[in-house]
Amino acid sequence: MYTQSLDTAPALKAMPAPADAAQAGLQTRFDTKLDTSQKIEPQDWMPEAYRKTLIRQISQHAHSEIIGMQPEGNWISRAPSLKRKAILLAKVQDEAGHGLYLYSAAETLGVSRDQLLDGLHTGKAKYSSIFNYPTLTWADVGVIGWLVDGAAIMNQVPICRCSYGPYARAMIRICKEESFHQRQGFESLMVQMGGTAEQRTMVQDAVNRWWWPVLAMFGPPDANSPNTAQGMRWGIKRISNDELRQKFVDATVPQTKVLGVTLPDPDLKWNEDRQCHDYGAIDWDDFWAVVGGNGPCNKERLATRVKAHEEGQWVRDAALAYADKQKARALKEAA
Ligand code: BYC
Repeated sequence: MYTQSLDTAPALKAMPAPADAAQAGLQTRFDTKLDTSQKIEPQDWMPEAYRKTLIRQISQHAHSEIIGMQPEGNWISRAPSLKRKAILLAKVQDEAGHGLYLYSAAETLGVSRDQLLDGLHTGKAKYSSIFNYPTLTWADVGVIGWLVDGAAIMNQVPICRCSYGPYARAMIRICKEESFHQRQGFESLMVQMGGTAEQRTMVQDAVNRWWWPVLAMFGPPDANSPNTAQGMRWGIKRISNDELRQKFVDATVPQTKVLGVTLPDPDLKWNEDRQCHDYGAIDWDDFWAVVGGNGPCNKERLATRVKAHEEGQWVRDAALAYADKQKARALKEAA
């Protein structure tokens, strides 16, 4: 269901040709690579706008992984069993790992880790809207795995074929891990749905609260998405926001039947002509308020991250001091 067969091949078009002939040659080589599905690598020439777009997207993606540790992280100490605690710990650690691969991929574009982190900590850089909603009960942790990671896989599998090599390669491992995250969420919810009436109510309540923010997570409608057209021409983005959202709805509806939950959308129904589901209107005002910093948890998420960074200064200092010591020892031994 969540596979690379979702991928499509949009027509790739060149940027306007650069002024001088040498640059034009570089542009032609870049275009040829895109047209023949070869990867662009860090040492290759690339248009400045392509580089900036990648830095924007990859860094926002990295920030989302790092901020995304918080909503679930605050349930580690309250997980209902040792097994669930071990699974949740592993999942949250995976998200940290994803953030680190992605920061490394962004660094290959000539931006430093400090610059990237500064963008997050000062609120200049975006991260996914979805992580600004609270996790009120244990069922929220299962729903995040099932729906948020499910949406993440839908969005991220096509990025495994992104034109920029380091990003595409990082995404392969990330998607494998996200797939485990999605399944553990679904399995946790299955167990809760087999429990008491109170547990079933708790799961349904969590589904009701997360469904609409998850649909909005795919980004604005294509008609209001300023970056999609160029992102697709460059082979960074392979499938549009609306197409991915539709695929996600169609994949999720049968899963609700297995789980025994309903989706909070009276307009959700199968459309025989379109061979997919119709669904109700998304509240885009709410989405833009959250993206603009005014969601239920934006301030708390950012403050927690900045505090963790400041409190981790001694770890970075110690690691640098140790690296310097190792280097000095190696030089002494070589002398
Ligand atoms: N939240 O023209 P558009 C995860 C912004 S990690 C906030 O469509 P684009 C997980 C967008 O940035 C999930 N902002 O943009 C982690 C743009 O603003 P700027 C993160 C959003 O780039 C831990 C403006 O709206 N996934 O799942 O073509 C635990 C116009 O949008 C959002 C990624 O980052 C949003 N939801 O498409 C569990 C994947 N949506 O930058 C799970 C990689 C849009 O021009 N990123 N905006 O100021 C992408 O695929 C694309 O960047 C997006 C947006 C689909 C997100």
